Amino acid sequence: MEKATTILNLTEEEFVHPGNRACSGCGLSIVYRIGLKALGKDTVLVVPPSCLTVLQGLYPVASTKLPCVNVTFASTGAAATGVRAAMRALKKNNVNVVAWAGDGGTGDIGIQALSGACERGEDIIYICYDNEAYMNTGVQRSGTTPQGVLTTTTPIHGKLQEKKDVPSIIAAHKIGYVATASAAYPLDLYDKVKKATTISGPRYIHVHTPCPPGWNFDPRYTIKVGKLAVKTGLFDLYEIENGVFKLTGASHYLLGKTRLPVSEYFSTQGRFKSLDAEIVKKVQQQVDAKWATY
Ligand SMILES: Cc1ncc(C[n+]2csc(CCOP(=O)(O)OP(=O)(O)O)c2C)c(N)n1
Ligand code: SF4
Ligand SMILES: [Mg+2]
Repeated sequence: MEKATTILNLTEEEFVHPGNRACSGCGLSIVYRIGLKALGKDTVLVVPPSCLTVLQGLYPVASTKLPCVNVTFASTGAAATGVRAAMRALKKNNVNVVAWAGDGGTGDIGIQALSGACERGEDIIYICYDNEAYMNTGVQRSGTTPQGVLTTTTPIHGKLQEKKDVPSIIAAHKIGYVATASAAYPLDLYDKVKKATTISGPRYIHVHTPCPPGWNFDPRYTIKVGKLAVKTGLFDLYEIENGVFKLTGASHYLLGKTRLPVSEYFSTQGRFKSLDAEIVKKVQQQVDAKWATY
């Protein structure tokens, strides 16, 4: 078994300059900083429109020390495929080609190019940070917005449909590595990104990423909110390696223990304030049923 990274042996090398355009308390800032530490300097990023492009800065200012190709929304998986081909032609096979996109850019608009890249077995890492809406353009609902959430396009009763399970869709492509992670558990995220760099072929990591303005909570509670999603069993940390599923970190720890009620998570965020009791009950039942299978 690999040794887990701790705060004592986490690399001090940084690839994000201090100070960037993300909101205070942004979960993506944590995910990006930690993810780049794990990827290291031999990395090319491929990024579609999203809060990440804002965080990275507008030319001639940049917050990232690594090369990045900004691409169209729908093309991320295809563009990463092209960058890998270019690296191969240049005989730079040690370079990590990393597509890094939001949940809207991944599960909705970019899913065909991502699916194609997975099916072809392209040698790329794809990281999706899931802040559960189209945040950059003002909090519109996406496929991965949970049911009942208030957004600017679901302003009164909240989103009617349930959250799309994107990591399961990608896992159905039978690629070698699929993992989930959370901004609230950065060392678990670090180890998963690091592991992804040691595997070839398509690798996919889906990261639950709290967003204070979009989820309507005080920026000081980003970690608390992220941890509650895991401790209630709503968002699970896991890996699927060569088809074998295993819970990791804080989710593995929950096995056989009493989870917090999902209502505790919902009560921390204004986006859930119109959630009716029936939906809360249904979600609790769904979470209990899922955990009964673990
Ligand atoms: C084809 C196209 N449609 C719409 C937009 C406008 N747009 C830019 S960023 C964005 C939201 C992206 O949402 P997501 O991928 O979830 O990332 P987030 O902003 O939440 O970080 C949208 C709709 C665009 N740039 N291109
Ligand atoms: S809107 Fe949310 S995801 Fe975007 S920069 Fe602000 S906190 Fe981060
Ligand atoms: Mg988003």
